[in-house]
Amino acid sequence: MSDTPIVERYAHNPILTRDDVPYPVATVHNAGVVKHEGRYIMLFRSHLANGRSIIGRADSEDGFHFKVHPRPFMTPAEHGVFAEYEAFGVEDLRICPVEDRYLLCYSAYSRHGVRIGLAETRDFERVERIALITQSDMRNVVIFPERIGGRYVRLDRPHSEITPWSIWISYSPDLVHWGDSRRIIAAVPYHWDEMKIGPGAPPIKTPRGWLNIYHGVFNTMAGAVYRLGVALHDLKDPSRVIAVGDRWILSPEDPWEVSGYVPNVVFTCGAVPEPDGSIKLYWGGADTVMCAGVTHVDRLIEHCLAHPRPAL
Ligand code: BMA
Repeated sequence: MSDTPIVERYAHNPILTRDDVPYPVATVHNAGVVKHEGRYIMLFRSHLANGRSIIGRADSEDGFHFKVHPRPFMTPAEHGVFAEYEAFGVEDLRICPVEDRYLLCYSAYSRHGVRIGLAETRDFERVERIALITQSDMRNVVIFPERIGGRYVRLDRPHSEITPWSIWISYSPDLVHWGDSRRIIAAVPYHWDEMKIGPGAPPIKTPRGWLNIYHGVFNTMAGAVYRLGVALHDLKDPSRVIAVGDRWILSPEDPWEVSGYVPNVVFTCGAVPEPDGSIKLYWGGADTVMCAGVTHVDRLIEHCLAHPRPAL
């Protein structure tokens, strides 16, 4: 392994904790983040004291110092079909900038299982729920920032005991109906991501391909360890995986990643590409706090290409 870390942790992590939230929450973690009109907007998950999750909003000028809004951003819907499928909470929201709006993909939990809700916003003030875009049990949906071959494209991860927990791709003409699904990246036996993998941050476009920062899980006698890895997908056909980096890019190390609500977890739902090629990466530490770090498009591409492993 090279001496310089692939992701350089921000010196003052964690960047957000429950003490920063002006309403009662037990945790602050697994946040989607984008840069909107020059400001960073973070939509973070919090467990309430009943164990169910809601989504809060925090804003920042520099991507590291965030101020939380006085009220939650999204709580389970109270009426209609969304209310029925969100009753147990809303979790792990990804903010996907797609053309002229932001698509919000979140896990909706209920007595029916977990499925993905899709909402949209342009200004983070008005939010409109569009549809529940998966059946049970599916998680970790990220949508590519542009249509490819005229269709919307997403990555996701079936969450079931009988399918291997892998990354899949699907396509849609209208964001509501999805199909042509295929499994494209599998976990590798006896490897850091052997138990399961799933999409993390929304894909980042680079001249060499789409960067897909994902999470991988390894089971130990002391419980599961969540780490982050990266894969590179073909620009015109993202179902074609150019390379999956064989080694992780981030592993739980700091005290607030190693211990907390769920020990040994770094879990990302968001990364912000900057004009200079750097990437601000955000992750939940131990399902308890939010952390940030910086990496670079070139560094991630090099990581994928230098030590690749087969995608399937
Ligand atoms: C996954 C999801 C994430 C969580 C992780 C570690 O299955 O529930 O929200 O961060 O487990 O607990």
